[in-house]
Amino acid sequence: MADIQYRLEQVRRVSGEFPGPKSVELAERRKAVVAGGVASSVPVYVADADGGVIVDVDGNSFIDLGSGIAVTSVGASDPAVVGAVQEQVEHFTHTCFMVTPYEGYIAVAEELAKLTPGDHEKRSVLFNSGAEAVENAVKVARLATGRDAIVAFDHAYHGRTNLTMALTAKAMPYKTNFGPFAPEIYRVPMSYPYREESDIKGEEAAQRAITMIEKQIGADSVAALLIEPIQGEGGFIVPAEGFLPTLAAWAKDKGIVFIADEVQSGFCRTGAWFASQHEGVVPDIITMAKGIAGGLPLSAITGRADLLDAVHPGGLGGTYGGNPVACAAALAAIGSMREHDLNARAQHIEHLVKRRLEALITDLGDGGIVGDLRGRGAMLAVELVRPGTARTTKEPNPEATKAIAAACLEAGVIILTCGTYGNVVRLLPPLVISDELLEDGLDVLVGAIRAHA
Ligand code: PLZ
Repeated sequence: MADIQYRLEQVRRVSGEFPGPKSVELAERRKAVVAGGVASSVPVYVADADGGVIVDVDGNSFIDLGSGIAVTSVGASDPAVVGAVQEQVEHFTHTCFMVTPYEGYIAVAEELAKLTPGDHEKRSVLFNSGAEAVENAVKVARLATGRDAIVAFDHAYHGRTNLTMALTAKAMPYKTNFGPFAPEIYRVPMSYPYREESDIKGEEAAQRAITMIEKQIGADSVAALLIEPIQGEGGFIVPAEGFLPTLAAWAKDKGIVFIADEVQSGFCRTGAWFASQHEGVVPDIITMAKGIAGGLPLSAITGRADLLDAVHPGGLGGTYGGNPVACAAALAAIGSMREHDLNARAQHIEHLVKRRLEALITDLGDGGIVGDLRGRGAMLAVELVRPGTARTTKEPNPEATKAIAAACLEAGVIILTCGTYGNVVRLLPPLVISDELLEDGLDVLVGAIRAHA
């Protein structure tokens, strides 16, 4: 990008054999001390990262199309974030906002009140992780409504803590053998346009979920409806137009708190500050994390003042929530998003990627193994199916998905997969990636898809 200074050379440069010796050595040390339950999708260890590249300890330079799962939207070492962090750590690293408060926390809450959808009065609470934000949104909704039931959706991902595991749909690897799970969680069908049996409209898909809620739970028992406006881990599923607004309007009518989980889709990722805005949805509570602080751990809930202020003093908090260094980073990251107009940048990335992948789909004839291309802004994905089933049975093709991701990595492009069926290749580039580097990464991806089609 013309107005961004990169510290590292923005190139893809990998030697024939990686992991190199230093990464191999680290892998051995890791094996001896790090729990096997923590998996890494890439076998190299990082030495440096900047803009659109990650450089490993052996000097290989990879194109980053994952942003550490949608976190480093402003880059992994945005100078503004780095400067703000350095400045803050020289003063204090922690005091605990619940003991001796500080301005950074308030300033972040002021930004969140401005940036989140709706011009109603809002309040915010800061935490550390996305799961923690979701947990707290649920706490607030239950207390404020005096109801128990929480409705989540098919393909949802909300985290790995006990409550958020219960809210997450996929068993393996997230839930299997980790139960028992928190009670009073109900799951209803999502709008998943590519996999609908018929050409069902968004409003109809919403009504399908609403009917299930009314018949099986009873609207009066529901504290909250929790939904990712664009689903992340579940497969970058963009619901049909009308689905979200219909659900939000029904929830409002029934006194149900509408919680938008924008942990993955927030902060310019989809070409808007929040994905809810694409259809003019104003959530009662919104959960945020990932992109919010340029790589430092910070999460937040922002919502209607009457809901948040219903909680008794001391009812919400945590030792590290709204850590001053993370707050400084968030203020700087938000500043960079504004300064570089990263919403426009995400829209530009969408245009660029879709043009390449649409051409590929046409070329492969009836889609080949590409069943669906979807997403918004720089949150884009292709769903892969078995050859010739793209328009018919749509049989998931997790093997090709894995092979394509592996081929990309082999060529020096870090690409993530997702999806209930493990058959989705997703693109989450840092929004500051240069056009040249992104095009180079797309060349590799398109080549890999062709090779497996
Ligand atoms: N809500 C919508 O996407 C995190 C998790 C990857 P934490 N997604 C990446 C993994 O395998 O753990 C996520 C999300 C949505 C909540 C979360 C949870 O955020 O910061 O990982 O707790």
